[in-house]
Amino acid sequence: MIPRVLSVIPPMTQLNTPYPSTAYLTGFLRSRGVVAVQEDLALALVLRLFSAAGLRAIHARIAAMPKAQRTPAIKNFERQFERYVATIEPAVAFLQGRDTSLAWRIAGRDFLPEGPRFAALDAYVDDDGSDPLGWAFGALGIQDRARHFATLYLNDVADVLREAVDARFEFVRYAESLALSQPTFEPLATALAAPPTLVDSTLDQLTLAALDKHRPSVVLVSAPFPGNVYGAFRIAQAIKKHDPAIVTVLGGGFANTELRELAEPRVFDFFDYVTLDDGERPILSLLEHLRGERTREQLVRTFLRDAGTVRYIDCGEPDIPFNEVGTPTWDGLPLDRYLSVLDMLNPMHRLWSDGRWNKLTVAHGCYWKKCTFCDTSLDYISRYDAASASVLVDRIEAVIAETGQTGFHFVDEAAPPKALAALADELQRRNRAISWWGNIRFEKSFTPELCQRLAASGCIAVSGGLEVASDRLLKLMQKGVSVEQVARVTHAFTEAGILVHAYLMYGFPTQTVQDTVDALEYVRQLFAAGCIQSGFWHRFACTVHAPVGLHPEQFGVTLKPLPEIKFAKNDVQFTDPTGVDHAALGVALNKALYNYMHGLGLDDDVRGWFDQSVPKTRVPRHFIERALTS
Ligand code: B12
Ligand code: SF4
Repeated sequence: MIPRVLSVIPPMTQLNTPYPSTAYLTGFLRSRGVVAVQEDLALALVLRLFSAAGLRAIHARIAAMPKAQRTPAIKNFERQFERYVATIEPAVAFLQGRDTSLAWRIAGRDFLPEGPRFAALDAYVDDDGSDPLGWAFGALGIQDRARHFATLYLNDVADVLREAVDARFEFVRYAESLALSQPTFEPLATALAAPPTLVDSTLDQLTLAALDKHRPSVVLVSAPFPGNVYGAFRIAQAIKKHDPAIVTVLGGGFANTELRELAEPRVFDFFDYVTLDDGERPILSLLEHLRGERTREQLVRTFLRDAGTVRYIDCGEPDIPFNEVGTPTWDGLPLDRYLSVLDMLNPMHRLWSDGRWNKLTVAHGCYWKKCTFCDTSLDYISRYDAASASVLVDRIEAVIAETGQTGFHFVDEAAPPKALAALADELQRRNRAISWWGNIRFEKSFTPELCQRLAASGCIAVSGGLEVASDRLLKLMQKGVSVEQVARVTHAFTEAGILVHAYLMYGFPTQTVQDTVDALEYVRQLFAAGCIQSGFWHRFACTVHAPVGLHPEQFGVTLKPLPEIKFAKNDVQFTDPTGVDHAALGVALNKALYNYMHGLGLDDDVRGWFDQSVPKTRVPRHFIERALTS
């Protein structure tokens, strides 16, 4: 058999740009002479549901609903239904950037029907009532205003879809809770056996259409996140129902993280194989096996069902070096059909959901791999493997030639400063203009001089972990940075004109209320001193792959026992003797951050954000200012 390989992205990932796994796998397979194609079924699903025909199908479901169950969003949709039908396709075309002149009509607010989501705009009315978005966005241009209104409009329709058709639908995840750290397959099995919702049956049709178009013998289904997993199984279900001989394979970030102890035979009613970690070597081996050139025992990092039980086979062959994985290809993906939405006021989140970015990795894995909260035991962090700057810029140039687009999101967990410096020099040597952004560690090798060089090479934004801003906790996390150093590095990026986003954390083992107040004070000062412009608080989650989960005793916590695992394993609950109510503190942290991002409350005592009484900060009032001048 000469395999024809179709790679698919199941719903949902993000709307504005393709998730890169199918592009990587397709590019690699083609470089090895395999006939390989790809489809983004997540985007296709959204475009089908958010069309005139899709809205009619939703409307038909509403007609069958008892009146008492109709929510305000549904009632609004029914009342203005004909306007929704008339405007949905123009609004989508506008968000796709295919009909920009519509901005004037949308921004005028007489064109799109407005539902409950538009009530949020009232929060932004200025005192004189003159400019509804003035406070939030400043002088927002017509295009952006219109995109924000069109996004609220889509969100209204998505609410209707959720409330009338399928409560599990979101634009960036679908039925996530069925997979996330689920020890048993039971919830997924039950959902997969239930009658399909409109979302499911639409996905079925799209899957069959892709099979019809490409006639694959092997389908690679990529599940990067828990929010793709239910969609992945529905796709596999449709394939197996259509033709059980088509070989189905599951892989991606979710499998790499959560399915390492897979023992559930029912998974293999849907998938013939599940692979772990980078896909290149396991797929090559599998294709050789399917062609009869390799025995089953010579597979690489592959689960399969054998006589009713799950077996894991790994003959131990090494991965393809990062230098040799080839260039991803976006060929076959409808690049002009992705939607740039604008619903986040956080500037970094805006980059994530706005614009079409080519996603590329500067290196495989993390060069630091020490942080104790991070999944450092997993291959995608622990196996660091870099490519030369000239290989990277060759890839960049090939991607630009193919897509015509020069914006890059470097999707590394932490792009290495040395590699970024070399990349900047190589781009300059070739006189190649691009824009790029990505994740880094705020480490001291990012000197003001290097930040300037990176800006000159096209760097527009960086994100990095400040985590819990506390030198004691940063040490316990082995983050390898101090608050002072973060201040200097972030300031150097800002001075170079690069937007800085900080990942902030709370709830780390042994973190006290005092630590939280002090961390917020550091964050306040960093905003006030213009070091960072954007941030996001994550509540610490302990995973079984991170040093905290592997050696809890070293962090003063005890893990709650996990049930028997047959399916997914990732998060683990723990008891911290400090007994702090982090959930309550988190509300204050989020409120403060939201205001800081809009330049508000920067002179106020941080205690004012908390509902409960908290101690005064121990941080000197001018700590960050001094760090910048010392
Ligand atoms: C960049 C990144 C982001 C970015 C961009 C996301 C995006 N939509 O593109 C941001 C910061 C926005 C983000 C957000 C989130 N992320 Co993220 N992200 C990453 C990161 C660092 C890189 C992803 C990437 O582009 N890799 C490059 C591609 C090519 O690699 P890949 O997808 O892994 O594919 C390879 C293999 O997995 C395999 N493979 C892939 N598919 C298939 C299919 C088959 C059949 C086979 C055989 C092999 C195979 O082969 C590929 C090539 O080797 C990964 C960690 C990592 N290092 O991979 C986390 C990671 C994927 N994210 C993760 C999570 C949880 C999330 C969030 C859900 C977090 C949250 N709670 O909000 C959101 C979801 C966002 C969304 N809906 O889009 C987890 C998923 C783990 C899990 N539990 O399932 C990961 C693994 C990190 C982690 N441990 O936390 N993320
Ligand atoms: S948190 Fe970031 S820098 Fe730290 S080990 Fe993980 S990937 Fe590397």
